Amino acid sequence: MTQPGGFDRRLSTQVRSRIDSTNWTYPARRGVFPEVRVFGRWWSVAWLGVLGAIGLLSLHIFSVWLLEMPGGQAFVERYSGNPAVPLPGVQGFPEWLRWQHYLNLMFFVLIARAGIQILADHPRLYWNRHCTPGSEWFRFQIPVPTDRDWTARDDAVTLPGWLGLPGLRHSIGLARWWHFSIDLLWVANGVGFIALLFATEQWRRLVPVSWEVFLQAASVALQYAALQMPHDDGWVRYNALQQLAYFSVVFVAAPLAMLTGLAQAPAIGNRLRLVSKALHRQTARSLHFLVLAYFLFFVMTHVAMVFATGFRRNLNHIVMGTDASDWSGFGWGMAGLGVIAALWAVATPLTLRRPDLVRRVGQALVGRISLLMEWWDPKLEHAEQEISPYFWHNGRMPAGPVFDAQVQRGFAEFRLRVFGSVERPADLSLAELRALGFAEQITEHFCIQGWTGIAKWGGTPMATLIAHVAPRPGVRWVAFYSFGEGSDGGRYYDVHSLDDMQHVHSLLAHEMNGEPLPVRFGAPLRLRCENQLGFKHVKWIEAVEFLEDYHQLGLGRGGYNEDHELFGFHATI
Ligand SMILES: Nc1nc2c(c(=O)[nH]1)N[C@H]1C(S)=C(S)[C@@H](COP(=O)(O)O)O[C@H]1N2
Ligand SMILES: [Mo]
Repeated sequence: MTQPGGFDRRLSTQVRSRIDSTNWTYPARRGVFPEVRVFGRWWSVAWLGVLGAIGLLSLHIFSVWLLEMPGGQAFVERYSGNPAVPLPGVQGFPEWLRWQHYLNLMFFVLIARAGIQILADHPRLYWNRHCTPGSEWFRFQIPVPTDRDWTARDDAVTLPGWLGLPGLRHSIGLARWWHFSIDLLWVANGVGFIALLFATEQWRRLVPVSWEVFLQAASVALQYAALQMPHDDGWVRYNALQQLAYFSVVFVAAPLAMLTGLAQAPAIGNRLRLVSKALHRQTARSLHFLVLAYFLFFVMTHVAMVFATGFRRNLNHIVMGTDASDWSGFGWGMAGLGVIAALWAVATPLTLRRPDLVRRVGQALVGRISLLMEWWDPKLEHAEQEISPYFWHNGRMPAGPVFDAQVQRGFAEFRLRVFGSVERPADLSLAELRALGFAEQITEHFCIQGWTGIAKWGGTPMATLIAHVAPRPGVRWVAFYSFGEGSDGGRYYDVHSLDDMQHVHSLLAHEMNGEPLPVRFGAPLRLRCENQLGFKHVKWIEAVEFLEDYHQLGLGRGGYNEDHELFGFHATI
């Protein structure tokens, strides 16, 4: 429908109520087996298995030898492996602890699967914030091709549906709803767990109170490695190695997972210099992944040890809360694992059958938190020498004779159309826009897929444009319409709050790194809005509309990716 101002929005209203792999916008494309770069060369992580096996075997031989030496014997006699302090009053496993232990596993499984899915959207990890191709230390994708246009979306890989949640290539919108919603439940469970540990005496099991724990743990490790199981009584207390392992999982790894997760948010990274300096998104993302690796390693060894050290009693402890040696703990434990396995099996099919349900539940759980983060004006700027040598790009270029002709003539005839609920609608050339006001900023870009890059942007501050057109009272939203289409057809667009557009760094950019904005990066105009993820920075802007309400646009969710890829509207995390 043509607007009073003569602008045809051409937004797609095509609803996809369910997804199957044949109608998903991004056809399947496999990555490669994970690789790690060490000494400038890429090694398959399969070598880790070989190395691990050799390491374990050597450790075993060494420990057997050491325990036969007089010194080794004396060490193990002196440090038997138990924490020094007796544990008065702590015995057995109360019901809350057993349930929280179980829920923790249930949540972890879903969080890990959705997390791996998010990783697969940019299947590379870096220690530098520029994400320069070739500088990654981990990848499960081929080197970035240089012989063709390769967008960040081209880089995403498909995962098997049983592993990734939901597995499809570039299904990060759905994966994020799972990851963040279950995170909330997991954090609530963990906070409750820690509170109850300290409200009772149970913390004494987990928290070492003497440095001797390291010597005691070394003794346990030695005995385990020599396959001489120490005499333990987990009903009364953990041995020192267990204590350290459980302590590290609860009090180190879990908080680190939270911290490195939050540090990846644009609203935080572009606001807090401390986070941006010490824990920028790529460090945070790499550490977040290493924490996952640690959790997985822990779960595997933990389960192996439960079985190696008397599984019937161990399972009675943690499932039934009894110190018996009958089969009930094993039976109920397997039933509990069966429930988790069933949840595992239905998570992907459910997500594909009811994508909008996943989005709505996620929105209800975490929507408010991402909205809260819009309070902050992201003011952080970087120095010239921090500008990234390579900047990833994304999005489908506008096609067609009208746009091509504009490019040919250097956008000399381009007019930005500003309309909607304003006192003074405008049609502005690039020169007129520039005359309204010009600002430059060196900021970091955060794509939802995981990569970042720093660039200098020059253009007209949105606040200046807003003052120029004078929105009517009641205007709360600003929509940006691209010349280009989205991946599924229909015009690419996105909506921002008027408040966000008043931030110092909300900019209609027509320069990048001191040069006219290249077409690939959004010429004639692209938006910068630094507390939001990259997909909200509309490129190739043709028109801007001021609105009281945006629900009449497209599918009513406030943007192309919100409508078609189930992304959240408040993209601050
Ligand atoms: N018109 C349009 N604008 C778009 C997109 C798109 O697909 N179409 N992709 C967005 C996404 S997902 C990102 S991360 C940034 C990428 O900006 P860059 O190509 O300059 O790095 O552009 C955003 N703007
Ligand atoms: Mo993006």
